[in-house]
Amino acid sequence: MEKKEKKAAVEKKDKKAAESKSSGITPKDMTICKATEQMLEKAKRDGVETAFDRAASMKACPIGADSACCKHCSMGPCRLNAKDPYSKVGVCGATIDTIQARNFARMVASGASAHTDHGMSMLDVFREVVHGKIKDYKIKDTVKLEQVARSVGIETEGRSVEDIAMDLYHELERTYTQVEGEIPFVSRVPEKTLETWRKLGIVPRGAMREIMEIMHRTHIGVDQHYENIVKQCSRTALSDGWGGSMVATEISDILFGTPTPVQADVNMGCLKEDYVNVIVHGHEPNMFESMLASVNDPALIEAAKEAGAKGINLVGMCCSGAEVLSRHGVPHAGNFMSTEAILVTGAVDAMAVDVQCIKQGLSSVAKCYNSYLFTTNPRCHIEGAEHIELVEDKPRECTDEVVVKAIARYKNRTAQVEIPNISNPGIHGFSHEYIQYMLGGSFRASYKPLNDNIINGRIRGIAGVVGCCNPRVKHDWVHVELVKELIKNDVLVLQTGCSQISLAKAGLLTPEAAHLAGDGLKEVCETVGCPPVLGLGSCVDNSRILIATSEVVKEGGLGESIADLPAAGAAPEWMSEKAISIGHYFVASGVYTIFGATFPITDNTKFKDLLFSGLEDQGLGTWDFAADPYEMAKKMLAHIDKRRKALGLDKSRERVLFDMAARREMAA
Ligand code: NFS
Repeated sequence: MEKKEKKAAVEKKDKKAAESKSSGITPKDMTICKATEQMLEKAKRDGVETAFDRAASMKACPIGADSACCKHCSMGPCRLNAKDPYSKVGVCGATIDTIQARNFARMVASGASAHTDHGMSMLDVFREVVHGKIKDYKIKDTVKLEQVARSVGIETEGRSVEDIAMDLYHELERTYTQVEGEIPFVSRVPEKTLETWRKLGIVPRGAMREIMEIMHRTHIGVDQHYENIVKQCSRTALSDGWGGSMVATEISDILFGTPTPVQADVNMGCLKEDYVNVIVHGHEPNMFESMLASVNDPALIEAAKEAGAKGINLVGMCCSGAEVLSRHGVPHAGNFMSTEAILVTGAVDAMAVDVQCIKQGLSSVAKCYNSYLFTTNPRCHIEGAEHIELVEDKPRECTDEVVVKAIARYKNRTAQVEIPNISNPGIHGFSHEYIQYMLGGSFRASYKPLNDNIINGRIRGIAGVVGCCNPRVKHDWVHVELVKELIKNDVLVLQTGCSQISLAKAGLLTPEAAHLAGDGLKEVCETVGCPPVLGLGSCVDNSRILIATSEVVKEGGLGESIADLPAAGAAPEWMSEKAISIGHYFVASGVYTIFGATFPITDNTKFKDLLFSGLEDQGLGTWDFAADPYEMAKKMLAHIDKRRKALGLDKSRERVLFDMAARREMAA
C-alpha cells in the first residue's frame, strides 16, 4: 500500500468514526447484509450496542495500525514515528524493522496456535474414538482414512480400520510434538516447493517447537534481524497450513464425513419463530455434531412440543457452522459480524459457543433479549455467560442441557421477536476430492480437466477468497465486489470461512450465478453444473485449497511449484491473527496474497520490502494490500496474467467454443 493511500484510508476511517459518534453512520452504511441491517436498526430502537457501534466510535490507534510500537518489555512501550520510520529506535535500540517483524511474528504465532490447538483437539478426540473411550462419534469415512494414511506412508492393504487409525494418530501427532525432522504432510507438497523450503531452512518440525521458538526469538534482546524473524514466521505459519489446520480438516472428515455438495440455506431467515432456536457458533465440529444428535433426540423434541413449540431448529454460525453446513446441510445464519445482530431477533433461545471469534459483547446483547449464551469449552469462558463444559467422552450431557434450557427459554419467551425474512439457497460442501471427481468423473477423477481449462484459457486462473469480516469496512461488501470482479474475468473462486457466507448471502454459490462469470468460466460451470464460486468450508479448510493447488501442480502443465501457478489469494475484510497466519502460510507456499481493510506495517521500510517483494525473489509468494475491491481484483488479475505469461499461456486465451466431444469429455 502506498503511504498516501494508507494515510487516506486511515483518515477516512477516523472521519467515519467521528461522524458516527454524532450518529452520522446508519446501519445501511455499515453492511450490505439486509438481515444484519434490519437487526442493527432494531438494536438502535432497543438501545442495544454492537461491535459496529463500538468500531464507529473507537478510533483505531494509528501507531498500532502502522505496527510502529513495541511493548515487549517494560523499558517501553516504545513508539516510533511511522512517518519517518528510521528517525528513532526503541530504548533497547530496536529498529522499526525489528519491531514490525516481532509484532508480525507474534500475530503469526497466535494465529497458528489457534489452528494447531484446534487440530490437536480433533486429534485427541480421534485417539479416544479409536481407543473406544469416546463412543458418541466413530470413524465415518474409512475411504478417507485410508487415503490420508497412505499419503503419509502408512501401509493400508489388508489391515483393520483400527490399526490404520492408530498408526495415523501416532504419525499425525508428530505435526505438533516433533522436535526434529519434517512434519508428516510435507509429503503432499510439490517437490520443487519443498526444495525451496529446504533451501531456506523453513520446513516445519513440529508446531509446538516452531511456536515456542517464535515466542523466544521475539523476546527482548533475542532475534534482531527482521529477515531472520520472517524466516521463523514462515516456518511457523507452514506448521499451521500444512500441519495443524490440515490435521484438523482431515481428522474431522474422517470422523464426521468428507463433504460433498449439498444445497442449504444461509441467512437469518433460517430462524423459525415457532420453533426452539438453538445456535452453535465457534470452530470445533465435535460440539456441533453432538448438538445435532441432541436436537434430533425424540425425547427432547417431545419436550419442545410440550413447551408449545413445533420442534427444535438448529442453525450454525461462523466456522463450525460452515463445516456442518458443508457436511450435513445444516442451515447457517451468518458470519462473524452477524453474531450479535442475530441475538437482536429475540428468537434465539440459546447460543452455544466453543472457541475463537466469540465476541465478548455477545454476553450483554444476549442479556438484553433474555437469550441464553453458553460457553462450553474449558479454553473459553465469558463473564456473564453460563458455562456448561463439554466433556469429550460425554458430550451429550452438555448439548442436552443446552437444549433443555433453550426449551425453557422458549416457554418463557418475553422478548419481542422479529426475524428477517431472508434466506439464500446455495450449494456448499466442495472438497478437493470432490473437485477432482466433479471435473474428471468417477472413472477418471483427476485435475486434468481443470488444468486443461486453465491452459486453454477458459479459466484464467484460480483465486482463494477467504477470511473474516471487519466492522471497519462495509460488512460483506468488499468480499462480494471482489469475487464478482474475479469471476467476471474468468477466475474460478474457492472460498472458506466468513467470506463464503458473504457470497452465499449474495447468491453466488449457485450454478445460476454462472451468468455473472466471463464467457470461459461460464462455459465450464454450465458444462459441469457447478457454481463459479466453490465453498470449501471453515478457515482450517483452507488446507483443502493448499491440497488443491498441490494437485494442480502435480497434474502437470502449469509449472513445477505452487509459486508458478496462475493463482492468487485474498482476505478482503480480515481482522483476526489467524488470518495473518493463513496469509503467511499461503505466501510461504508460493501464493500471491492480498489483504484488505488494513495491514500492520509501516511504509518505506525494509521489512515491508521483504514481505511485499523480497519473499517472491526467494521463490515464495508475496504479500500485497489494497482496501478497494476493484483495485484488489486488478492486482490479483495482474499477478495471474504475469504467471500465465511466464508459463507461455498468455496467447492461449482466445475463445474456444465447446464442441460435443469436449462436452462429453468434461462430463464423463
Ligand atoms: Ni476465520 Fe472462523 Fe470468521 Fe475470521 Fe473468525 S469465524 S476461523 S477468523 S471471523 S473467517
